[in-house]
Amino acid sequence: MREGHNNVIYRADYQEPAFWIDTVDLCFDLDPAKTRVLNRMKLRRNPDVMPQPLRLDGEELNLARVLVNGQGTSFKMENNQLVLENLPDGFEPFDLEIFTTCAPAKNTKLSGLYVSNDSFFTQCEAEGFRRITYFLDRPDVMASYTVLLRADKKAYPVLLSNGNLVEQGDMDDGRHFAKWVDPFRKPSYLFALVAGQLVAREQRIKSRAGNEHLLQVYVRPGDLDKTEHAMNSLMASVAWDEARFGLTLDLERFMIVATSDFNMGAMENKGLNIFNTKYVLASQATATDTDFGNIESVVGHEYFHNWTGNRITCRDWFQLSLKEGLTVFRDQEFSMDLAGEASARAVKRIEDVRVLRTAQFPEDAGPMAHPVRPDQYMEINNFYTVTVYEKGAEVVRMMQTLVGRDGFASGMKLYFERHDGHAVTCDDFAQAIADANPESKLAQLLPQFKRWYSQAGTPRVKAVGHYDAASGIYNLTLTQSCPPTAGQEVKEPFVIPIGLGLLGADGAELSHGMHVLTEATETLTFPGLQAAPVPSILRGFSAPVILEYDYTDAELLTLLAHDTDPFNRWEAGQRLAVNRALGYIGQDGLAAGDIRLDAPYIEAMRTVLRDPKLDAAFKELALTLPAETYLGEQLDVVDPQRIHAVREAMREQLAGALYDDWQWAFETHKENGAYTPDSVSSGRRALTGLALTNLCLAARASGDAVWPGKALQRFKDASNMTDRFNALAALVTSGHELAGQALQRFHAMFKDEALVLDKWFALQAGAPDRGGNVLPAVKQLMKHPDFSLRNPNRARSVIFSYCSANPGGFHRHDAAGYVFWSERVIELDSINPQVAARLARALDRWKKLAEPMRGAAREAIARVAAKPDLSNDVREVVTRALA
Ligand code: 0A1
Ligand code: ZN
Repeated sequence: MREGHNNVIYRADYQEPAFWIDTVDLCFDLDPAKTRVLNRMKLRRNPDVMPQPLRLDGEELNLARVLVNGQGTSFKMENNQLVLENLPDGFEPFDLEIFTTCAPAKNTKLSGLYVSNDSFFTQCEAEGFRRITYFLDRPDVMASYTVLLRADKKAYPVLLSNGNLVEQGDMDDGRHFAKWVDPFRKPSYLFALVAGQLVAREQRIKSRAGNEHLLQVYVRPGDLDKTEHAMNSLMASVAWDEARFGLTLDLERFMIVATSDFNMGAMENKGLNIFNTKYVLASQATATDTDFGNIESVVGHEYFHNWTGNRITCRDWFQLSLKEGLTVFRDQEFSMDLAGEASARAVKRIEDVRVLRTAQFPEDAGPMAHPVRPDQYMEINNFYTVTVYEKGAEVVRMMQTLVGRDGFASGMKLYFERHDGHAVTCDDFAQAIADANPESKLAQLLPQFKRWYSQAGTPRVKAVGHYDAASGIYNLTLTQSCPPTAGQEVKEPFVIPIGLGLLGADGAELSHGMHVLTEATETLTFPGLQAAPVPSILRGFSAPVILEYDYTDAELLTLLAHDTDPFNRWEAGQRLAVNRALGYIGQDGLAAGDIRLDAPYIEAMRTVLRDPKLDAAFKELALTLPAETYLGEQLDVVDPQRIHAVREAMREQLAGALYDDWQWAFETHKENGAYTPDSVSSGRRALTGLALTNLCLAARASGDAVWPGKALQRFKDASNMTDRFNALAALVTSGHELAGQALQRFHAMFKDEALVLDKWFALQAGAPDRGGNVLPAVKQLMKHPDFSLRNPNRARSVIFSYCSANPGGFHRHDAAGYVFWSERVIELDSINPQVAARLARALDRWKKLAEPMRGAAREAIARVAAKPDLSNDVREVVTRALA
């Protein structure tokens, strides 16, 4: 792909590579200061492309030797590419040998080959392989890899790479070697190696098909007792993919390795997944229920990539959602299937939608808005986004909705029949699902449906109901629109599946179905109704859209009490809260202390909390107020401090008004027997935690010390991290003076547990702001001996928890939060541009801010942009923000 103006790369410029690489034979002499890499490849010209020089990507490499068919050759360097012009004519394969060195110990970007805790790891997606050797570092070049690793045996007893171990042995100088052969062709981004002092939990399994496999989870020696859940999740993943999609494990050996220095969550390298420790290590003493759930879904996600991503990969990086949207969809379905009953599935769905609406909707409305399949980028690492992942998963989910669950499974089968072993596009995927279901709405509407891939922005669906008493006819008019986004002024209508139900005023369901909206406006007619129904629209959140309907409180109360669709039941409660919050925020002169929640709302919340038929997990979601960022998205001009104050005031009122009920909820859910992270008992713990926080908040208002005392006791006595952390959070959130000693004790208890310390830092940096107290606390935390900017998890736990997850504390009227942000972005950029660019996005929505924040934010972004030697990563984010 050609680089255009300003380093921008365009999807429309895609061309096949001028050469193919058939085999790669790599030999590593691993040394932290200077690792030597001998790369011997077999290449041939691509007959479908005009003859041109070979341009190999390389970054921060020291080149020692280049041989073509064993002979020295001329070459030149042109902006990070090694260019070879004098290559054999014709289409016969030729040998290319390249010898380079690199410095893994100095690699703070954590892309390519790097050192963490004295072990070697690699991260090659998206473009890290070029930091290991010169290569055609693009996903459509798929080769067979043989890898020989050599290293000091004492320091690096374990030597791993992709595929099968075919040979190992000692060398005479205290070093040893291991040779790995990957039986599958793969793109370079799936290459991996690991070397270090690691130990493995092992499990032998037999697939349904009768094949034997060895599963391994590698960690540092002290962490072996925290690998059981990851291994169980891996076994469940293998079984699930066989049962649901008929996809079996294609390798004799499947390895997961954990590292504490990692830019993202985990990486699906063929047969050798590398994980952030956060998504591997768990014990009841150190991990919360949320951690256990995340491990299950990330282990599943990476495992599922083995088919969706590795066996069939992306033609180019614009197709990233081909593997990511589909694999997120698969991991969501996996977690839902494991959760069990319909109500537990609904809880998972609500949690997923919450992520989409609080993170993806803002992205889609901000300066980084892009289609699920982007058209251009400066730095591909900036496009591992909630749009590509989560919205991409919603697009796949809509396909399943349109063809049915069985139809979708047939579509997947056809997709693998057609494309196994190839690098393909989002179009190829959609075509396969449609072709396997020729009678479906998807097949009939495919070109229009694919607008979900090409048009950015969150569509809005406005619904207006009209009931005519004389005829008994109810008309529901649905109108769709989509706001303009950069480069896309006018949007064409989408295909929007809309789950629908009609309820009588008594809550009885009168009808239900799925309507597929394709026109800009359509009117649905429901005859034979005795009275105006209450519409339940977009059930199950059947499409990633914003639904606008002027619900009355009475309608919402009916839905909250009676809807058969649990998602819309929850949604009704959220709408009641949003309407109230927006009302208070908009009332000029209304002080937070004057906010009085109305009795019907409070009673409705009480009814949900006390309902014997509802799950604790659902109650916890329903009784939690909408997030501050979600409220902010409903407004044109945002004062985050005002939103924070209003939401806090509402929270305190709910705490006080339902005091007896919270007490009841706490007492009846607090005992759960032996710890297991299943959905029922984790739901009970979540509700207990919410109850405790509310009881401490209410106590704060009344000055009563009983509940803070109980929280401290529970914190001390807890037998698992979920209960312990929830108790600690209750004290910190309510700002009680006991929080200080609890925090100290917590740190002393877990000073050797890095992932627990991350929680300790994050809790303080994300605490509700009281009079501007969080920023000084954050600055203090950065001076703590356990703080490090180089470790991404730790940097995120302090800096991101403040800048991206604490709007009330961050958006200060004195701009000190933004000054802090700009300093950290610049500081991080020289260490790790990927992490810096993520932080840079904390001010994405600056244009919506009220003054004086808006001007101050713009200035802070401009300050970052003015720095001359910024990475491409940060440059792209700040340039788009200022555009
Ligand atoms: N493909 C991985 C995510 C990932 C992406 C980029 C990385 O480094 C820049 C690392 C991991 C996944 O979806 O899990
Ligand atoms: Zn992924």
